[in-house]
Amino acid sequence: MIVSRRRLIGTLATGAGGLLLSGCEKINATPAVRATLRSAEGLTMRAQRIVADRSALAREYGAADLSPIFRANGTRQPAGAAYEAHRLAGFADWRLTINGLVARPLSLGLGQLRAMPQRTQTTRHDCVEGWSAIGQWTGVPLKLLLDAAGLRSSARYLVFHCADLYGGVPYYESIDLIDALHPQTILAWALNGQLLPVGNGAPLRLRVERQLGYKHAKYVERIEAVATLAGHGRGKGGYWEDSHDYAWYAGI
Ligand SMILES: Nc1nc2c(c(=O)[nH]1)N[C@H]1C(S)=C(S)[C@@H](COP(=O)(O)O)O[C@H]1N2
Ligand SMILES: [Mo]
Repeated sequence: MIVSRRRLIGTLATGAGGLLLSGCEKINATPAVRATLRSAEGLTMRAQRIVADRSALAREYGAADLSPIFRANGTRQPAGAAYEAHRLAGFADWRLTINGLVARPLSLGLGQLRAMPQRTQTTRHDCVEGWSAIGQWTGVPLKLLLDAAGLRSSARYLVFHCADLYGGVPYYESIDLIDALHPQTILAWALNGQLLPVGNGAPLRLRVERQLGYKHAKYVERIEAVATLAGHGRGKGGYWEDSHDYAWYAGI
């Protein structure tokens, strides 16, 4: 992904530079012009991030690239009797709820989720704490679930409610509809061909491959379509955003 995005940015930046520079090589030397060019290039890159980058695919890897172990980070096992009961029962009666601003609220068991079309992707996970791992994920494209639920036109974000408390408060995350409908955004129930381990978010976790690790909500129990992030947690859109001022949009 990184290589292809650099190439894309390079192409666009050269294109813009070429346009601005044609016939103007001499004035290009003055500091004022250089500053203008820099800001024009910045504009071009920001614009291309908005229009092209959001739908670009994250790089996918091959089986040879898989990390020997995919580490578990943050919550490794949600506390509480309800989660423990589900875990002991192999999540047989566990259900995912999709509600909020949808025409048809859904409650789906794992069997139903697995009966839907699946996507498998091998991607690199990047945690802000300074580690990365490549893993193969299998799950349901989130778009299919949203199509089934029927998003209302007032819906702008999805809030992912998780089964765990972290630092004593419920872990949650949110994404906008561009990421929600991205083809690599899936609700994964398998890692490296095995059922998702508890440490990595069993029975279901979000993979939102164009974003940093903390956006990939584990232990997802409920997905709520909302018009605003106000009123959830402290209103900044996620556990880390609320508690440590992490960026809500954590694109990579
Ligand atoms: N529910 C929940 N989701 C979470 C976390 C968490 O503690 N609880 N940690 C986040 C962080 S910071 C990272 S890097 C990834 C770690 O995923 P992993 O445990 O599969 O490595 O999950 C993210 N999602
Ligand atoms: Mo992370």
